[in-house]
Amino acid sequence: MRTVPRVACINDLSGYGRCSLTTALPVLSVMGVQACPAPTAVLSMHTGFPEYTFTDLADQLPAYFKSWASLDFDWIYSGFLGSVGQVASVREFFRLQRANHPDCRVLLDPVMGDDGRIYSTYTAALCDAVRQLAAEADVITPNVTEACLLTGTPYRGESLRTDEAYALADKLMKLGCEAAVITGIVRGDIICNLTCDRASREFTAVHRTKQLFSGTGDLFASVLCGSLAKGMTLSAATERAARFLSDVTQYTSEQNTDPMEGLLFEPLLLRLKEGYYE
Ligand code: PXL
Repeated sequence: MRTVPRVACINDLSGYGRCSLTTALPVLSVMGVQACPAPTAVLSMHTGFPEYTFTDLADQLPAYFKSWASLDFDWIYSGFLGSVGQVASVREFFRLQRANHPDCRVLLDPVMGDDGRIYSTYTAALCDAVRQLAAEADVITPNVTEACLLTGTPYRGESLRTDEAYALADKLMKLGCEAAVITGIVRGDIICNLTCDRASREFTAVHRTKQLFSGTGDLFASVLCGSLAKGMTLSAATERAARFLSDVTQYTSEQNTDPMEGLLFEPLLLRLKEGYYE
């Protein structure tokens, strides 16, 4: 492993609201991972705000990735994708990296919706394209809404019984990915993540804060990606991400900020340095 692992972060840049690249870059850096951004779109604010500008960079992506062809990445971390064309470029990049560097791993966060609602930019064709992209990933990190969308399962809330969560995980694995982490399964005051790969299934549980904040999934996937890039197992990486998220959501809810501003992770970032959660 390199002293500083190298990760390609494919995500949008939203100028306000703590999500996507403005979350991934500081998290990976503090974890000792080189984060190389490939912006899929530039927004003035994330799409949860009533007004924002949106510049789609889909046309730029092929040349952007071409100029990276001689680089080798330890991980590719792909988040919010805004169009079918972007998905095609990302798939091409996965394939090229893997062909040249078989050790390259892919974490796909299928950022499609939350709390039973699909994001306004999502179309049925984009859902299909992301479903196909999931087949190429080593790890996918859907929340319950996204897991339902990806598998065509009717959404009945975030509280899944164990047998329902296992069934959803089995369907996700059938998409073709190597491992899946279903995030945000609600059990009263507890929030669980179900981690599964071809050999095992495991729940992690942490304290739940009732308020929902924008960018929570991005923060979870970023910590997971940094931990995996540093060589942790998926199980240990999930545990660390869940504990950090629990700390940050509790801290944020004590500050009484607008949930649209996202999670106030900055004061707690140094907890991601090695040792704190061991
Ligand atoms: O946090 C997910 C996300 C990422 N990127 C953009 C978004 C959202 C959620 O609303 O709007 C642009």
